Amino acid sequence: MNGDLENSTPLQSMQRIALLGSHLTSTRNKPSHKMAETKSDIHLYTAQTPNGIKVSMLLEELGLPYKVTAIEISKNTQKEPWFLDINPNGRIPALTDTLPDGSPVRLFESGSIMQYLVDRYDTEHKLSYPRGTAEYYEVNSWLFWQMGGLGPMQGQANHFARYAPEKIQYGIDRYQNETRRLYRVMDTQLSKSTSGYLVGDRLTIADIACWGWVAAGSWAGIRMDGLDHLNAWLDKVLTHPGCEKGRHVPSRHTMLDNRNKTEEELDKAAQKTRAWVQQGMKEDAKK
Ligand SMILES: N[C@@H](CCC(=O)N[C@@H](CS)C(=O)NCC(=O)O)C(=O)O
Repeated sequence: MNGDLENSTPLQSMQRIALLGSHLTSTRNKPSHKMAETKSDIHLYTAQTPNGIKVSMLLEELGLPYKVTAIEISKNTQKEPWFLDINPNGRIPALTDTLPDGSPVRLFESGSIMQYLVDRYDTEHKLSYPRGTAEYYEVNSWLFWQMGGLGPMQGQANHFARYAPEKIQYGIDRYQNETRRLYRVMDTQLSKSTSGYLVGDRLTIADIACWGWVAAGSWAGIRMDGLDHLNAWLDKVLTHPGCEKGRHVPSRHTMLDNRNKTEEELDKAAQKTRAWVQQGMKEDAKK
């Protein structure tokens, strides 16, 4: 990857972000009048998850240099004050950069980060369409569909199928069936596409946003049979070298391997995360 895994301590990061915080306050009302430029100072804070790899896949596809700090979500690094200064919601991914006028910018929510990166750096529209075109708005629709539907529904399927302390069949069925419905929506869209991508003639941030989730379908217990266009698309996205490389940031992507595992093996693999999820829920409930 272009991105070097940073060994910065939370203290160093805290100092950097404290500076960012004060600068954000002082420059908040000063718009930049300069045109987008390619010089970047990108720092990605991420973990090996479907939302995290969206950003590294995009950064690699765009060929942008970036620094990476791996966030250990099982140790709750994302809840530390220095990180909350970058993402007040305490979740990965998050990203910082310097705007053309020299002011720092922080980004959180993977969809917002992706929009920022193509707005600013994809000036040749390799992975996006010019603002104002029908394709631009279609990409936006699929991006919002992923952020508001596919991600949250599959996240809940993960929760009930893997992390809940007891098997509540109603919750498992509700979220697995809804996620499978969303997969069918994607499969139908792809069946009508001559390019094999969600929008128009090229890979876009809509495809990249969805990829990590669909690749993790088996983990959520979603049946992948009968979704021929979707399964072909899963492979097609990986023919892009940046996507293939970026999915392994900050560590190896293993979700596709789950397709060959039994339910017992998947359940065993979830044990450690289940304990962390349960602990986090107990602590949040006390606050
Ligand atoms: N809508 C957010 C979701 C971010 C999110 O839920 N991230 C998860 C990993 S995929 C996380 O940081 N979890 C840690 C926690 O819940 O404390 C986005 O797309 O960026």
